Amino acid sequence: MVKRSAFHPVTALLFSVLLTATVQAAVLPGNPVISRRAAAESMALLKNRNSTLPLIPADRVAAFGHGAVDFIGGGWGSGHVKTEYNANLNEALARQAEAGRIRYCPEAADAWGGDSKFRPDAAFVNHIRKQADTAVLVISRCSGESKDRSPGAGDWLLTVEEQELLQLLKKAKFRKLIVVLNTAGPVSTSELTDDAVDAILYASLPGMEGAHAAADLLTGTINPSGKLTDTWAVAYEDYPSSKDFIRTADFQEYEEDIFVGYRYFSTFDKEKHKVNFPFGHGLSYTMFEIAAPALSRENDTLVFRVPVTNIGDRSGREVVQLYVSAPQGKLGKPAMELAAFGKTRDLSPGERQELTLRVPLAQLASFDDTGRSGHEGCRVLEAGDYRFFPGNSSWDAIMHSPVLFRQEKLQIIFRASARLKPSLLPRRLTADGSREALPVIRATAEKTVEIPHDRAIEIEAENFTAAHPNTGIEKFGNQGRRELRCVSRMDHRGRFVEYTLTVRQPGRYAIRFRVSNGRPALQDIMTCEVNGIVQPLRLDVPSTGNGPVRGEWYNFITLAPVTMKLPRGEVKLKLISNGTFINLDSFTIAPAQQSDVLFAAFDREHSRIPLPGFHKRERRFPPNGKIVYGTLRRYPEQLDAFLEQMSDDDLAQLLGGHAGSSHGSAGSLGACDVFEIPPYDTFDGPSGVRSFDSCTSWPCPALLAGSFDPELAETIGAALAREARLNRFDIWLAPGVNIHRNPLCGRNFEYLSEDPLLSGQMGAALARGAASENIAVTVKHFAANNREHRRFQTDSRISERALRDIYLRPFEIIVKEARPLFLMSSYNLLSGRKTAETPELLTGILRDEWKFTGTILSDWGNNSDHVYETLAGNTVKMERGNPAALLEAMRHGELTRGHLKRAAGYLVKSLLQVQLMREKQIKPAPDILPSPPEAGKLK
Ligand code: BMA
Repeated sequence: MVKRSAFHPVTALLFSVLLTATVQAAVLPGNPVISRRAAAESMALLKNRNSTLPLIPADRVAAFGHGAVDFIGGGWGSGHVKTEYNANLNEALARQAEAGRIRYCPEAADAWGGDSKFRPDAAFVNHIRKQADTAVLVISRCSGESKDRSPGAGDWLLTVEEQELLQLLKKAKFRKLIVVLNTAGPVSTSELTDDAVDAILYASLPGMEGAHAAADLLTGTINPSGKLTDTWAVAYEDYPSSKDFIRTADFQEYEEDIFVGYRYFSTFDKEKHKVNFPFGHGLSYTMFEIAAPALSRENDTLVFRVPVTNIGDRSGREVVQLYVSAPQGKLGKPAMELAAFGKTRDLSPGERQELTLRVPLAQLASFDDTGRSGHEGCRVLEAGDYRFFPGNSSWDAIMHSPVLFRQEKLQIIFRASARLKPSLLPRRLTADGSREALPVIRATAEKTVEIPHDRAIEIEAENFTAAHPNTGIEKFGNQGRRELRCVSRMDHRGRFVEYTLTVRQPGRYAIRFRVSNGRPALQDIMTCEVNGIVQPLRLDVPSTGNGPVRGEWYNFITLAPVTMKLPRGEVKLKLISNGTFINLDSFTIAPAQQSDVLFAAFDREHSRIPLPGFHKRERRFPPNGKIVYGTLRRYPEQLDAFLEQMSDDDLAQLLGGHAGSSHGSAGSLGACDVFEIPPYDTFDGPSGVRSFDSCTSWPCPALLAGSFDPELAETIGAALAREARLNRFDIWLAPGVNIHRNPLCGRNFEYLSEDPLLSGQMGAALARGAASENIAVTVKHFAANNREHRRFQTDSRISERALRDIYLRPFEIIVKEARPLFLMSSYNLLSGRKTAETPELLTGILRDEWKFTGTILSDWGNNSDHVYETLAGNTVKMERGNPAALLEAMRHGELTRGHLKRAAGYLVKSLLQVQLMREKQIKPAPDILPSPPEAGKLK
């Protein structure tokens, strides 16, 4: 927990005056100062040839590049925070000059201030060179929701203009050439590794005060102690996921499996040819000696005591990272995995601190998804030697001699009750570099269908023998115990399904397609081929309107028959989308000359099952009067009676969210007048309170994680929460803890790292901090939301081991350690299924295995179905629900009142907690962090 120092009485007084006098103020006084300090604690100094940095008072500095005047504080989308100002480096360096730490020549940067497209020539650079001997080149890149970054110029690569400027600066022979990377994540650094570039500071997207933080580091006012949370490869193509990240397919095969980030490079790039800056890297202006740890064991936890000494001549902080190299066993392991980390306090030269790092044995286990260890579906700790390496980066650690822990025999740590095997991932990478074939379970027919000559036969659309890889299959209901499924996602020209038929009697056959189309009428929806020959027919589909149960996409109608000639023997019938496909449930084939009679008989036999009647429950008030929401605070045991008195309609309404309110909320929950449940506002922004008012913007989470300092993250969570409270919000839609699988994912800046332990522990700290100041958190996006391109369609195909050991891990850590009240599912599909509709994920893993008792929200406006979300265990559909669909589903027996009550129960319990949090006083801001030597541009 955060150690809170007592408030200075003056601070407390000032705070209470501010609170009462300016309760509308959006920015909590003091927060920008904490934001600045947090950014400085997190930025990583990547390179520092010949101790170029810190700058000294004699250095005559000039800043170049558009980024110097338009420094980017944060990303766009729901991660964007409105701020009153965003400090820029030009201004920040000028401040440092005023304080006498450098001399500064603003003329260079000012040129970009006047013209953002300014393109300097040699004459301009040489002119500046006469006044300055130190050049700071700023390279800025933004990023945001719904769009991925690009591997090309202007994003991963430098633009032509930037290259030109870099060359001019190199040629002008400044005494010091420093590059500041103000980027949303890793970029190519291959043009920056030569000796002409003396130093590189990774400033990331550091919030409104970040430019001041960068300047604090450049001048050594603060000694850098941040580390990289991702691997910075030499070329984008060196990342194993680059093979399928940038492509138009609506799926991604996570073939690299558990070898994500440094797990891949440490295993397969031992010569270090493919990495410029490794995971965990970050320099300091002093030196530390990390001595061999002493290992002891406390029950099922290994305890490492690591002595760290500052052997340099400046005070500073160091991050100790403890990596484990596990025995290969039967399952195979990456060469290195982060097992624990800790950060020293500010150590004076010569000072020593012993850090205690704890590694629960369970954390070292791997999930056996195929039974190689003999324990399929279990997390197992394999026997053998576990070697632990302490160090200050993933590269440095391997140079230290390891501490050994021997596990005598295999131990089963946990047995899964839910399974989430991929059905469409054909192979995965193993530790020896080979590919292991995985069982691909395709929902296709293996056999050909025999076409009778004397009766009609119905072929379920999903029983194809071949299909375009992006073709989908969706469940849309049950008929008795049989699942009703249809072919979907045929809305692109060229997507197809193919059926193999055996025709004994050649001739003309009539075919009737059963389709749905919720949009306006469509013409010529598909091309039909018989053994590769296009059939001369045209299929038009009227609008089929909204269905009784599942809305527009599942209200199937049977089209008028079309005929085609089928030859004898094996026949391939291929249905190819003309780009406007609809959902296809089934089709029926009958010999053309008898088709009317055969279809009529077929329809009688196969008429759909009658739907059960609908009995709307009377609203039953308990004999002693109505129980309102407020009553539950004193009598929580009345929850069941409270829910029981609600009508089906009340329950269905409660399970949908409400649109955002005037002050900038992202949407609200609750708001049921009859039972006096007030609305509770959610708000966005992992980097600050996203409101209509200006608020404090913080270092983006990917940067903050670089502090490797959970205590700092807790401080930020708390400071942000106090500001949220001031702005009358309740539920924070953060932290997001998806893994950085590929550096170009547009939302990586909102997430934390390529490493699950760091993501989980820093995410848990943010969550604890927010909760300590009475703001509820929402962990998101569950799960595997690792690409923004076509984010509603993209299917993450992941082995169950990689899913559980890498992608779900941060969520598991946060759910178990920080007990968040809310969790949000994702837009993407997971192994062909919509996450919000997957019971194994929401109920099996999250609720049953991890014991999550909070509220599960679907992501805003996703394309999942409210009925299926509820069946899967989702609690509230955001931003709005579909109560009518829930009620219809009850009428048809698909959902029960029990389903609605269960979800409402989870919601009401969470909201009661939020209510208690709401009633707590906003605490004055404690003096947690020392102020930097001079405050930023505080208003
Ligand atoms: C969606 C997602 C969520 C966000 C929500 C509410 O688009 O991006 O991360 O919390 O909107 O704004």
